[in-house]
Amino acid sequence: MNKSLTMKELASKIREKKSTLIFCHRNPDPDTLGSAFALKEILKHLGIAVNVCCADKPNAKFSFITGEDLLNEIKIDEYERAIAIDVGSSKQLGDFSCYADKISLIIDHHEMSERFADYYEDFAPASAMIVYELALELGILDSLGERFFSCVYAGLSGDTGCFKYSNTNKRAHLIAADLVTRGIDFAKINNIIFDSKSIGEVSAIRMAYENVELLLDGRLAILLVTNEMKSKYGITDDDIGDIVNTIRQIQGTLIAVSIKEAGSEGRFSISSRANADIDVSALCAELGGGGHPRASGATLYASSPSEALDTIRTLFSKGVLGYGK
Ligand SMILES: [Mn+2]
Repeated sequence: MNKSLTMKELASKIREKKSTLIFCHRNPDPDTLGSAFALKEILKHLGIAVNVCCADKPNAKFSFITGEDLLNEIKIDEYERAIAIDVGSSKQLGDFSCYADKISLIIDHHEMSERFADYYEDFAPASAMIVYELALELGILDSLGERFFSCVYAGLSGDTGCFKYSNTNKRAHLIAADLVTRGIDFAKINNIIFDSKSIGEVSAIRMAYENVELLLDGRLAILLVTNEMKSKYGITDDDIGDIVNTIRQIQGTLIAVSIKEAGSEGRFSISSRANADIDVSALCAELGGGGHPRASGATLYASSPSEALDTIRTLFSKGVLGYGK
């Protein structure tokens, strides 16, 4: 795969003394937040004024990454440049996608990336890993503090499912080992990301197991979450951010898909996961979405929840039925 920039070129762009606004992707996860705030530490170290912004509010438990420093309202003209991190397409900027043409640099690891600006990518397990490599390239790794290392770890652990997804590689473990030797509280970080659930998230898990639909002999698990269900179970969008990972745990599942009604205008947010070698990003691309081969998403417009469900049943059945053929 071609990179438009080498790591050296990326490093020299980063060194440019320009006040910077960093964009995260919508529905922010630990990788987009961790890599953005780790990059912020790098820029601060280089004496560059910097802020991080996101169109959506993160889950409150990620405040150990963001502190009070994540902007939700921005004045883009106050900055000399804008960088997007972990953002695979301009759509992924959510309500900030109107600023896409102001962004001059993208740092990302999504295979289906739209590359809407100068671009660095190496298909690393996490964008946070690229930011770590960037600090190495800049020769400043040892000058950075605990905050940088914790942010990198959060992103790396977040996107590798605590180092258990198939995207985890030797380099990810070696970097994690380095971060651990630098004294970060990795147990606390992993506990917050993976093992700490609000009552709402627990209700969401109950809702998921009560409502998951198993198709094709259990090889396809689909969960539709309507606005009505959210109020019935007393759950918020935050509580179901990660719900697709709950239904993918059912034995025999090859593909798990969640369909979440978003707002009231027939918009549905689709998240899919593959437990086998099935490229769900290609299926999501048919809906204009994308991501990684085993973890992808899309936005679907449908006139009703049942129409959305029909579309998703048909599309992802294709993936299951084509598997192994
Ligand atoms: Mn990522």
